[in-house]
Amino acid sequence: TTLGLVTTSLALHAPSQVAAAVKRYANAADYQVLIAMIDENVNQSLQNCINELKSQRVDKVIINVPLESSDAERIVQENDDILCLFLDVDPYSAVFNVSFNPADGTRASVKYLYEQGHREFALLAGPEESVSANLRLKSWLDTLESYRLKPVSVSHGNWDAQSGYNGVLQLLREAPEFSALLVGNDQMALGVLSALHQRGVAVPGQISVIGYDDTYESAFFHPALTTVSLDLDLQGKEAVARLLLASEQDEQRSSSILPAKLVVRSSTG
Ligand code: IPT
Repeated sequence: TTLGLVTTSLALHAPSQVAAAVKRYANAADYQVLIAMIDENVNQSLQNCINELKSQRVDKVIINVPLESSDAERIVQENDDILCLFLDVDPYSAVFNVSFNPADGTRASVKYLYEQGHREFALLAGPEESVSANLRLKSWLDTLESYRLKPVSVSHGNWDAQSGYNGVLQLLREAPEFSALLVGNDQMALGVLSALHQRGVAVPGQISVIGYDDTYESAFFHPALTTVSLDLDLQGKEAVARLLLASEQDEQRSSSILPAKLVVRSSTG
């Protein structure tokens, strides 16, 4: 009657929305949710969090922490007394997971901007340690290459607004020749919009910006953010449903890949 959620920082909007969804759908199925939040040192802290949940007799755990496939597989092997379902791994990894397709929304973003006439792209990806940040970046690059384009610059932030703010100021200093900026998530895009506004750079007049996640707030950014929408509520719902089904029937460990869709608002043109 209790399931566990190990999550990356809930100061980040996407994981906090996933946690809310997990709790809602678990409660609806008469389960309580115990949440353990990891700190900076992911690999060490993850096992501590799992142990913490085990000590409370939790044996079904959703893990929303960015993990390389090999690390996720090791976690499964070293914790064979519990059932783990992962939310932030490569969708094609062998572990039980519910994750998002990293290629469809990224491809749609590049295609949309290309069709609007953009040829100079800058990429501001999420952190280098994040599997999903890297898969999104790879898909942007592959799609640009399919149009025979190379980005004018590639840089990384750490998912928060401050890093987007700093990142775009650095771009303006070092490689200002771009008309389109693809950003790894909405929070970094929020910082980007703020910095561009302060510098008097018109969005989308001079630079078009696309975010990623479509967390609730992005429709209220100024201008309203064009972004790649992840249905985080659905991810929470599917995770709970698949975890509970698998705990009843062992053969039912079926993973699922959810789509990501471009939502065009006012930050692009
Ligand atoms: C991913 C978000 O896209 C990103 O904004 C950030 O919050 C990150 O999570 C935190 O780890 S979504 C994840 C399920 C790939």
